[in-house]
Amino acid sequence: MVLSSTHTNFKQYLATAKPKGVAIPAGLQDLLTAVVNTCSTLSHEVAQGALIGLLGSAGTGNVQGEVQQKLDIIANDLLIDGVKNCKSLAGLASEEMELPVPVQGTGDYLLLFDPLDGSSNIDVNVSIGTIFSILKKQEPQAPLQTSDFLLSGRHQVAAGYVVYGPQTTMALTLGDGVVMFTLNKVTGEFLLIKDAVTIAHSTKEFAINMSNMRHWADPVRRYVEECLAGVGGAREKDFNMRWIASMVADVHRVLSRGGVFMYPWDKREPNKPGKLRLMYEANPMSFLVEQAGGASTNGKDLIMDLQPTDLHERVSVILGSKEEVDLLRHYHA
Ligand code: AHM
Ligand code: MG
Repeated sequence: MVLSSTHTNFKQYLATAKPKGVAIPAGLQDLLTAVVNTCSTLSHEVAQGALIGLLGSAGTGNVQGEVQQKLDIIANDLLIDGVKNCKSLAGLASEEMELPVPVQGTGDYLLLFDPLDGSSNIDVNVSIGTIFSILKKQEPQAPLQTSDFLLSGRHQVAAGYVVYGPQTTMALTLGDGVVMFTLNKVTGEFLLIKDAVTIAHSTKEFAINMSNMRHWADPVRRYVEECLAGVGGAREKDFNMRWIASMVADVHRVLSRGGVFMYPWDKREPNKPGKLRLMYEANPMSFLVEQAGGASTNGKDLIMDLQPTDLHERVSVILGSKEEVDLLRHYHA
């Protein structure tokens, strides 16, 4: 077995990368290092599963009223412990907790995360992941308030995910393209495997939970029906479908080989804009996708432009290859 000692490791990357021509601030390097080290630990825990009693429900609910798995709670606690002593961090917010947690109180950065995305896949040994987003606190000296987090996706200074699959792989953007690292499980280091990740504009692959078809709005139904019609239909090509039910794994596929991912509004809960969370899932994934040359919308607006009004707000999500996202926006117009 050849271990990739020639790859740039994450520490070297942080020390040498110059997104938009500027070195990464030391405080941001510290915070990213803390997040990434925690994900390395989490990858190890996830891989142990039943061997250390980590599978199954915790018997509790989160702020969204969803049943929590044991690993949801473990991941949340690990991430808080892993970053709480980081001096550049002012506070954090998690999909699993109702309120933000102040940390140092006077740091520059705010961290948001979905500690373990794709919870329904934990017990069946299918890829899951951690999604994170970093914002710059507008008034570093002022006491932390929930409203500090309510910034549009355009304010993100970094975002990424770590997918715990056959390999543990991270995608990261600092606002100047997307890079990917894979964890060397022997040394515990994340090693650079791809820079300048790009999403092809054109694709023949879509991802959506088809079991909800009868509940969708007309534009999404029309789009999917046209994909299903194949070469004889309006799109004049045969489409393939994939649905992993872990956003992090579905988006990883889109970043790796193109495609369009959708979790749209549906009429079962007409007053809810969608299932996925703007701050913990949609914004960081939209930042990555835009930085890789793709696009991301709620059907009408670009997700990155949405002004959040609630930490836990939900949003309809359509993201990936630009041609498909543009077509879906056109159908919604
Ligand atoms: P989670 O954060 O509680 O795991 O929920 C989000 C997940 C996404 O990862 C995925 O795209 C979606 O829920 C799957 O939903 P469904 O089971 O309706 O297909
Ligand atoms: Mg999630």
